[in-house]
This record gives sequence, C-alpha cells and structure tokens, in this order.
Amino acid sequence: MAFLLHTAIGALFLAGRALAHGHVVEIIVNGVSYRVYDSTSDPYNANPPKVAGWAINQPDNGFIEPNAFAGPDLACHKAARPGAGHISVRTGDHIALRWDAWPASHKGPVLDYLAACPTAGCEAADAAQLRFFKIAGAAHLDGANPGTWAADVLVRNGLVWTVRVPDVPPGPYVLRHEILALHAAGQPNGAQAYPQCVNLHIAGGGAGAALPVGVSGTALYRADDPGILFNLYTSPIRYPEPGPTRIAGVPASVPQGTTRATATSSATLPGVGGGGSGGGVTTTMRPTTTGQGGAGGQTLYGQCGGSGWTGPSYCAQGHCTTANPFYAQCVP
Ligand SMILES: [Cu+2]
Repeated sequence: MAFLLHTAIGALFLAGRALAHGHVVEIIVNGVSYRVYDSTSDPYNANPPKVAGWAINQPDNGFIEPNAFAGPDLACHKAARPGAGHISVRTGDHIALRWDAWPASHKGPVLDYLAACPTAGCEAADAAQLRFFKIAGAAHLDGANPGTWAADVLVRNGLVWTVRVPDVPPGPYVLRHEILALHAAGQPNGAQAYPQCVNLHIAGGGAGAALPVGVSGTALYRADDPGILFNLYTSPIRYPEPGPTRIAGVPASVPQGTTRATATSSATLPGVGGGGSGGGVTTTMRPTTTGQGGAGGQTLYGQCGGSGWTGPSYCAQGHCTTANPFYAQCVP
C-alpha cells in the first residue's frame, strides 16, 4: 500500500513537471553568452535587465495553439513587445540558443526565421509588421512512431540549438526561433508552437544579397496544415514541414552540438556607446565566473542575475529564479 501510494504521488509529480515546457534563456555567439528575456521570472522583476529577447506573456511556459495561429501571437509569442536592445552578429556566425527545459515527449521540428526591421531598429518594431523568412528548418530525422525529431537533438545537446546567420543585407533583424511540439498534433488544435524572438544586428558579407521575401506571423501556419495536424504515432513517417520554404542556399540545419560560453555580455542598447543603431556597436566582454566544474553556467545556489550582475546568467544546475531586482539565484 505504501509503495502504491508512493508510486501514485510520483506519477502526479512527474505529470506536474511535464507541464513545464520551456523558453530560451541564453544566446551564445562566438563564445559570448547573452541573457535574453526570462518569461518565467522577469514578469515578477520590477526592474528586469534590458535584453535583446522580446518580452512575452509566457509565465507558465505556455504555447500558441493552432486555433490562434491566425492571430497576433504566432509571430513572437503572447503579447510580445520588442527587446530593449540587440545582439551584434555577422553573416556566417553561429548562434546557439539554449532553452531552460524541454520535455522529451514533445517531439517536433525546430524552425528558425529572420524578419528585417525598420532602419530605426528592432527595438521599435511591431510584431504585426514583421515579415518572416525561413533560414533553417529541421523536423523528422529518423525512425517512426514517433521516431527521432529535431527537438530530440536539441535535448540531447544540452537544450541547445545552433543556427547560422545567412547571407542577407546588413541591418537589424528579428530572429524567430521556434519548437513545434507535435505529441498531441494528431488531434485538431493539438500542436503547440513555442516561438521566441530576439533582436539581432547583422553585419558582414551580405551587402549584395537581396532581402528574401517573408510572410507575416499570421500567415506562417494554418491549423489544418498537413504539418500541423499530424499524427506522429504512425509508420512510416512522411512529414511535410510547415511554413514557407527555406531561402535559397541554406541547409535544413547546421551540424548540431553542445556549446559553452567563455564570456558574458549584455545587449547593445540603441543610442548607447556607439552613436546610433546603424553601427559603432561596442561589446564588453568579461570572463565568465563559474563554480567548480563549471560547465558554462552557474552552480547550484550561485548568483545568476540581478542589477549590475555581469556573471553567468545560465545555471549549470537548476534554473535561474529572480529573488528581487538585485539578486537572482540558481535553484533546483
Ligand atoms: Cu506539454
């Protein structure tokens, strides 16, 4: 009896944990880690850090359901407001996006898009005005019922997905990174979209490239697209990846792997330190302080954020929770 009770409680506990989906907490470019918007703790922080990630109403790590795909939230998640700053990258750079958590059951594609912002910068952009073009899309990889999917690779690599900055005209862009969870997608309105948006400023070799044509967030997917209403508990699997076709000359994904940061920095704010958003971007690099055995993140109970904090914002163990505007800590 005691054993049965324990098992029942354990099952309830696991069910509760399974509801914790995830959000992107960190972006690593050329070994430098940038904190982005933390949708589960920043809403409770009176003075959250100014970041390149868009602020979203996702305190529950929730998702966009297919019945809402034609609405305003599929672009950059619920009630999205632009990040206060941006991250400077170059054509050819690899951007690693680290999620805080992802359930192994939530198999599905990992998709990446860019949308050009007005020359004033993405900090003043409106999600409804963005036109997204797909720069990478990995979906079903192997096997069946349910088989191996891109989200499995992300989980295997320490919750990291890597995307390459393509050859596009230099300027400000929103990166839209997304996992589509298909575990319940055999039912109408069962797929789950988890888009996350980050402001970039892209420099480099794309001056001669044409800006790819994009589509608005409301036109990305339909609830009855064959890649949205899709049963992955079948064999064989022939999955039609949803959304617009990838731009020319880019692979479905670059080789995936783990990434560790050796320094941290913060988003470049418009008009700060460089005479405008068009150039002169400065990045302050400081060595990351990690605890013993530091795997690129803070140790359990170590500091991971707060006013003026320049150390690691990613927890090697546990997750980063804001205690007050001055202190955030890695907790189990
Ligand atoms: Cu779920």
